[in-house]
Amino acid sequence: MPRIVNIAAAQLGPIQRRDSRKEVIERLLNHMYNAAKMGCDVVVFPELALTTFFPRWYIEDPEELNQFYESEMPGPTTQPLFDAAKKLGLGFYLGYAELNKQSDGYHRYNTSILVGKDGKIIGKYHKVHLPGHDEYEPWRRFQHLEKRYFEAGSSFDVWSAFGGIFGMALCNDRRWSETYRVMGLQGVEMILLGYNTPVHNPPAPEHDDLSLFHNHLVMQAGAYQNGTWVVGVAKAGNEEDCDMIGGTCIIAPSGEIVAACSTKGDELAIARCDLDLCQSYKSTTFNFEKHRQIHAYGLISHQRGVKTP
Ligand code: ING
Repeated sequence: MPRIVNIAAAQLGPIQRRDSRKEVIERLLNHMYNAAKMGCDVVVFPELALTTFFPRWYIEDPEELNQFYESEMPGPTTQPLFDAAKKLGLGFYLGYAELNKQSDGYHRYNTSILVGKDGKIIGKYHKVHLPGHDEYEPWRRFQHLEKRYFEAGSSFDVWSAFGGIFGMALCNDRRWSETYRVMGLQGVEMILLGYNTPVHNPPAPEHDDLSLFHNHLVMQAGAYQNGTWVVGVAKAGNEEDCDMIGGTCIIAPSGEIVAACSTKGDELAIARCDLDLCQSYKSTTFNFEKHRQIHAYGLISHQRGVKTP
């Protein structure tokens, strides 16, 4: 019996600062209803899918900053997503800013969750690779203060879900080969990841014209090199005068893009994903147990930066 998962990559157009959670939730629910009508099993939303990408601003007032976070999930405004999942028999991945009260105080994460067809949370992921900077940098056209507003996560986990092995990542994670390999070493068959990526990267404007190419390059490589499906979903378009890339796509274990969005607005890209297609890569070219030479890889986990000989 083939293990087919019908995936809806649910791209969002821009979310402006003035857009209420309620208005955004309506857009997400619209995606869920359309995906259900198309016979989908899982809907994948972007990173920080409930608000505008607020790390583009230097926000000093903690109360103002906290407005962008969710202190409970589900909470009153997000509960309709979980109700719809149960009603429609539709799982989902959702990126959001998490305010996590622990015994030693508040912790802030750039978070994603995986929710099952029963509307229950299967797993939670805290973004590991936080790009940008942690202090105001006036030279930038806009800030990228993820290192200020979030703590880094500490692991890439996988979960049994939807008949296969699923993993999660967020945005900048997709640029690092380690992200895919750590999940690949756990047998991952589908990695879900959302992103908010500005076209312009202030430290390297010469890369701007390549932003869509780099977006697909890293996800296609990650898929092929680990024999896994990869679903990358954008929050795209012009958000608060910051243009963000689209490029939402569903990538097979071969590395081929099998479905993609062609706008920068709210759009579904849908594909019938056969999880068993992973095997022909995992059992041959990327049979890790047979071919990896871990005695030669020490530097990868023992050394952070470059040390020339
Ligand atoms: N955004 C961007 C990303 O990795 C970035 C940051 C943009 C890094 C362009 C490098 C080049 O896609 C987030 N949110 O990580």
